[in-house]
This record gives sequence, structure tokens and C-alpha cells, in this order.
Amino acid sequence: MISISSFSWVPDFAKGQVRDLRVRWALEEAGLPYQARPLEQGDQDQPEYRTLQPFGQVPVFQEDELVLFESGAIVLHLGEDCETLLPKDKSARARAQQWVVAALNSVEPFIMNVALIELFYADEEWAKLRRPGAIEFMQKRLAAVAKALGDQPYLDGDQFTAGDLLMSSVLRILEMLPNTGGLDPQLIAYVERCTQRPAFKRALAAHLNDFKEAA
Ligand SMILES: N[C@@H](CCC(=O)N[C@@H](CS)C(=O)NCC(=O)O)C(=O)O
Repeated sequence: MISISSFSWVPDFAKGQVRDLRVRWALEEAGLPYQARPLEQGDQDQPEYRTLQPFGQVPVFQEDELVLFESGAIVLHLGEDCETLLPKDKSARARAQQWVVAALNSVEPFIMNVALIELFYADEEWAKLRRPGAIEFMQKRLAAVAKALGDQPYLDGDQFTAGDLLMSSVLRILEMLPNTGGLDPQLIAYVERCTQRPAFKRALAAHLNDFKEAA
């Protein structure tokens, strides 16, 4: 049975955002059963966990002998056997992988810059100075995503792929960041389209339910 690590507790603002959700979503798209293994506070710093995840983060994916960290790598691994995530056609598959990397490498870091300022350092003097520039840069990246999407339903056209799973997950971080310019209506509709998928709804329900059960 596949297992993924998650946290048993996070602050309310982070519920529905922790990165195990991305893997749960991919597992649901692939139709694979799994069990979550919620970590208690401090478990992520234990040497046994650090051998699985060097940075002490969630999620860790385990299936038999295979142990993987990095949600993007896990989604790509699951895509190997799931055409919904990674199409069979070689070029379409490469483009889906490209959007996975774009979401995690070209968009998420700029949203996370703003998230760190807003959620953790808002009162610091340096954060107040950095904030406008960080928001401006993030908004430039969001505008570029909107332009690339154009009037297509998904980043590569008509088909949802792993690229959309990760991009919409990354864009959802904006839900935690009011007063930072938000998403334009086109990207709001895109995120809505992706998260209306039954697989996302099941993943989110399980993710949220695990916090309730652990409380
Ligand atoms: N790049 C990693 C990031 C994982 C990550 O940031 N996980 C957060 C929860 S969403 C975490 O474990 N934070 C605790 C920490 O960094 O110590 C991935 O995508 O798997």
C-alpha cells in the first residue's frame, strides 16, 4: 500500500494548502489507494524521517522499496502510469513535464516570497520594504501564466495534465494572501476548472478530514 506523510496539525490558514494535497490529488487521478501517515510535531526532525526526507518536509511517498520526496517528483512518478497526468504522446508528455517544472520553478518561488512576507514576517521592517517589489514581481509571473493559458481550458490545450495539477496548486496559494493583487478572473476560472475535478475534491476532503481526526 502506498503511504504519504502529512502533518497531523498545521495552523488554520495552511489547511488545504499543505503539499501532501498535491500528491493525494495525483493519487486520486491515478485511481491508486493510499494511506496518509500524519507526523506529530517534531517527528520531521527525527533522524529516521530525515533519512527519508533530507529537509524534514512533507510529503514523503513510500511504495514497497521506493521512497520519494519532492511533491513534483512524486507527481511525475505517478504520471508514468497515468495518462491523465502525463499523456502517452511523447511531445504532449514533454510539454506536461515542462509545465510541472514551470509551476514549481518559475512561479511558485515568487508566490512563496510574498507568502513568507505576508504570513511570517509581516511586522519586520525589511519585509515592509521588500513587500511592494515582491508583489509586483509575483504579479508579473501571474500575468505571464495568464497570457500563456490564453483562452485554452488548460495550459497545453484541451487536456488537463500534471502541469495543471501543479500550476493550479501553486496558484491556490494566493487564497492565503489577500491584499496582494489576487488572481485575475481568467486564472480564477482556470483554478476553479482544475479544482472542480472529482479527484481534487476527494483529495481535499481526505486532507481536511485527517486534521479533524487528529484534533
Ligand atoms: N519542495 C517541497 C516542499 C515541501 C514543503 O514545503 N513542505 C512543507 C509543508 S507544505 C513543510 O514540510 N514545511 C515544514 C518545513 O519546511 O520545515 C515539495 O514540493 O515537496
